[in-house]
Amino acid sequence: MSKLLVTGGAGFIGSNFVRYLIDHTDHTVSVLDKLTYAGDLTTLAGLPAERLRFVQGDVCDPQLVDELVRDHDVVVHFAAESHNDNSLSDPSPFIQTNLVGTYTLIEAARRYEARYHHISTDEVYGDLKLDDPERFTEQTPYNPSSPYSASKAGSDLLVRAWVRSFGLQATLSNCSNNYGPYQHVEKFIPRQITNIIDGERPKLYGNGLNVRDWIHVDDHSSAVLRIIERGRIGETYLIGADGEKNNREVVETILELMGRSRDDYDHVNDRAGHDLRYGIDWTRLRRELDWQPQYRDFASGLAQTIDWYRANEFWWRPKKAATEAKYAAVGQ
Ligand code: NAD
Ligand code: TDX
Repeated sequence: MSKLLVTGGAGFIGSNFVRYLIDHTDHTVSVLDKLTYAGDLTTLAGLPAERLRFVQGDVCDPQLVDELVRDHDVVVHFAAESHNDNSLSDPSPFIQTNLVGTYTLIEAARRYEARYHHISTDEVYGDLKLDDPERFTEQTPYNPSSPYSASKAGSDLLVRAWVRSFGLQATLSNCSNNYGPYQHVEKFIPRQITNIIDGERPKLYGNGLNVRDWIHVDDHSSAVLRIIERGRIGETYLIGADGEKNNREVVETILELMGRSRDDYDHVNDRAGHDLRYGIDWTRLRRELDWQPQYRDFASGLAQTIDWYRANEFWWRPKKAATEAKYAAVGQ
């Protein structure tokens, strides 16, 4: 049994990972989370207090990070500013949290020889052409487009340098677009589901032909746990589930599942520098670590997610009006 420190554990993927750990392992978990606009303590409600400790704080705070890392065997670093659109309107918290926060954690992890796992994104690789037969692999050169993805790319490179220069006991993973419960309503899928619940039309950026490679958040969690348990130190693993869909197809599926006409959506202003397509080749994870995703059918994963947003309005409702006001101000 190990003691894990999970940063960003009150956010979307971090909280789902904490739940997954409690359900599938004997580990005890401490969450370090600043509770920014994206963090919400109710997300961790109902988890057993004897297995979970919550600390409100900043990953950029060296003293707090030092005290916590000293007391844990494994650090899993999810905390980040995570939304591309926000990074276009104000990049500064992305530079601070994603770069300085990662630096602060890896310095502490090296000091106490803690095992460190770094959570990252496929966006570090830039984008693919729609008709490109290749997908991203662990060898694809970094080519990030937005302030968000550039800050994540920089954080990955810090971790790789700490492995090589200081022997940091780290692994990295770069995952495709996640969906599932507890995702903030600023993100594409929850925004459209909650718009429809509110009687509003979904909003597609530009022509809607941009492709994202969707994975259920529980599959991300199981892959991360597998990498922590069996991954080779210093290595990067891409996590995906063959879920490529263009945004128009996703909106049409949500509309259909929610009993609305498939063409009942609006086109709105495109995102500046909008990446065209992401696609993940996760062969290494399958071959080396014998991992497989469990959610193979996107429509049924989406249907479960829609049910969750219908049943948990108390969780997303307080975030909805402010989020939509921000989008309205930029014609999105
Ligand atoms: P999120 O925005 O839902 O959650 C981020 C969490 O980090 C929040 O709880 C927030 O309060 C916390 N946080 C932010 N700044 C902090 C700071 N300075 N100190 C401590 N806590 C802080 O994000 P998410 O979608 O769950 O993403 C989690 C991680 O997964 C990120 O590293 C992101 O880059 C990566 N990722 C996300 C996706 C996706 O599809 N959402 C895909 C691949 C990788
Ligand atoms: O209202 C919308 N309409 C729309 O067409 C929103 C919010 C988004 N979009 C488009 C933009 C993207 O092509 O949908 C796609 C998905 O958008 P986001 O949910 O903002 O995700 P994306 O920018 O692809 O990044 C996500 O996946 C990779 C996460 O937010 C990142 O944290 C992760 O690294």
